[in-house]
Amino acid sequence: MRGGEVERAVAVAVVVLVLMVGAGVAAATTSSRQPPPVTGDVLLKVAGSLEMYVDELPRMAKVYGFSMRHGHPTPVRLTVGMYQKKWKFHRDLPATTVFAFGTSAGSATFPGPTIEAAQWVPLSVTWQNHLPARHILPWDPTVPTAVARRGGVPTVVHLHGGVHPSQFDGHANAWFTAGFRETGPTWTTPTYTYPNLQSPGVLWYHDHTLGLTRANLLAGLLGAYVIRNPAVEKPLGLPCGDEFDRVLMLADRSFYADGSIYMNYTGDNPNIHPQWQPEYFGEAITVNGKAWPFLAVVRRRYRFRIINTSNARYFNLSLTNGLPFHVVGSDTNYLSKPVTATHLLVSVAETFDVVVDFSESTTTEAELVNTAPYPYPDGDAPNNLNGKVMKFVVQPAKVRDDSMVPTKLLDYVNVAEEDAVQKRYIVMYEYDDAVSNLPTHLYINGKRLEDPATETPRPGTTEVWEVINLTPDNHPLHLHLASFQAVRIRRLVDQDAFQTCMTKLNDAVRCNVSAHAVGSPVAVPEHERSWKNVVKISPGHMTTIVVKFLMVETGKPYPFDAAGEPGYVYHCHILDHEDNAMIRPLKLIK
Ligand SMILES: *[C@@H]1O[C@H](CO)[C@@H](O)[C@H](O)[C@H]1NC(C)=O
Ligand SMILES: *[C@@H]1O[C@H](CO)[C@@H](O)[C@H](O)[C@H]1NC(C)=O
Ligand SMILES: *[C@@H]1O[C@H](CO)[C@@H](O)[C@H](O)[C@H]1NC(C)=O
Ligand SMILES: *[C@@H]1O[C@H](CO)[C@@H](O)[C@H](O)[C@H]1NC(C)=O
Ligand SMILES: [Cu+2]
Repeated sequence: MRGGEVERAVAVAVVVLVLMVGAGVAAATTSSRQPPPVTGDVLLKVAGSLEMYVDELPRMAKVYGFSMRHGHPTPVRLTVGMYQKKWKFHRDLPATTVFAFGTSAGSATFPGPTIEAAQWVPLSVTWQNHLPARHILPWDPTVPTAVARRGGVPTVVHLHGGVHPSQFDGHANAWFTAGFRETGPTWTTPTYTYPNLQSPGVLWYHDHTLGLTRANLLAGLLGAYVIRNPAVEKPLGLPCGDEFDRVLMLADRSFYADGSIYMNYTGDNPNIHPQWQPEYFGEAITVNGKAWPFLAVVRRRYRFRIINTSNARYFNLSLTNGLPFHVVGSDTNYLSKPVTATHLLVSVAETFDVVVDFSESTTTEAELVNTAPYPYPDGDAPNNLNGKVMKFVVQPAKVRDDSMVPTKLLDYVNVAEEDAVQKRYIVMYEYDDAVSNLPTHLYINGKRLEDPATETPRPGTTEVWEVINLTPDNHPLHLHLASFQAVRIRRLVDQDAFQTCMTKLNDAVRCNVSAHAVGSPVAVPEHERSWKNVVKISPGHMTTIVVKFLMVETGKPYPFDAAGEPGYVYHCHILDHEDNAMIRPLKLIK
């Protein structure tokens, strides 16, 4: 899968666009059974015509998942809806039609409001779908997809990083349309209860509907969720408060000149999949719903909780004035001690919780830039559009700063690989069309979500998963419920022979994996040696991960029945891959 298409589209935008008018209309009838959103002005907005750093970084509204009574947080119930509305991504871009989360149509935003939860205080959320009959973006019925027979946009909400019973997990088939008029086969309840018993940290909520996740997220169905516990976190002394503790939700998007979101109506391999493309890359980088925003900062420490919510883009982030990131957490959990890094490689859905100290800035401006090739790692280098993220404007005066980066953060259970009761091989395959050589679909272990569960761990146990990537791309592996970490990465030697055997037998042991996974070891970066819920899996390597099906804060079993229906899933978090069909059941059994 090559990123070249994107670059060429920019270089010859006019030519491509002329073709697109016709192709779009023709494909739309077969692919999403509806016309493209734009009929008049279909000029792809080549993002270069938008001036950078003119919009201020928005602070998303906060919705509190608890109320204070006699000094203690107590439970509340929330209703959060999904609405179609207009959103301004840039001062000079007409308002864009999006799908947005909010407690009302008027207050809905892209991304949605940040839900503030308190550790130990359960939160019940009724997720409501107020979306219209038709999707604003194309989708493809030839990949396994939720289809609402009576119209409407199927949606279901997953809290990424959440540790909760599977009935509240937002199973891909637990979707529902507006007014719960129609529901998917595993739908049971309109209200999800999140126990919030896990470590304080940053999570995010987003759509997870079978086959529609890429389009629903692209349309805007995503938002942050922060669990806090002042008793545990205050002593750490990290920057806090609305001003100095900020969520940055990164998302890449392309736009038409009329402001609407651009998504290609024509598949890479339209004879097989009329619309599906292996990776969506947008030319404009948005942060908290603004393209290339700026933030005025004072000379002190800030905490940024960076969440990559792009469909397929990895970010290799750095600051142009050389200021380092003090990484304090990743994927909802704290590190045991801070790690200083000048570059952060953030995969899709991965989060990094960092502190930047602007008092050390030798410049008055610092751009946050991105150097990750797309697709990662062997695609094109970023250009001067998607290579820029946002700008910090550093105020001259020094200010008082009582915050710090402590030497010690929080401890969780040890990796303890020797505790593993089960070893599993998880193999990532890409299938290409023999004629065009273009990808047609991706599977894990040669299977789809619909095939019976093969990963059936027992609650309370530890397992070792040997994850083998036989595709040319890096894939961010995401497990629901469980926390895991990479402990070893080995290059596969004689990969062609191994691949040929695997294509035939689909059995790592019989294909002598132990004789192939012996190449040069690759170190797991220090700031990724923590309990994570997304791990980047390099092509041509075997990554050994230790997976804990228990509370990594305490080592104790889940305080709820994790073996209930409908079960969880694990998948690649490149949304275009997840939809076709790099997703498998994860069914805990007693
Ligand atoms: C849309 O995808 C088709 C098929 O891959 C490609 O030919 C076309 O150039 C793409 N359009 C744009 C604007 O990238
Ligand atoms: C990130 O970019 C820096 C500078 O361009 C480079 O040295 C580093 O190797 C990159 N990291 C990854 C993981 O690609
Ligand atoms: C962030 O980067 C990865 C690459 O792993 C990409 O596939 C992913 O979809 C991005 N978006 C999110 C939401 O993480
Ligand atoms: C695996 O290794 C054994 C012993 O070296 C060999 O006999 C066998 O042919 C190998 N199997 C495959 C599928 O390569
Ligand atoms: Cu993938």
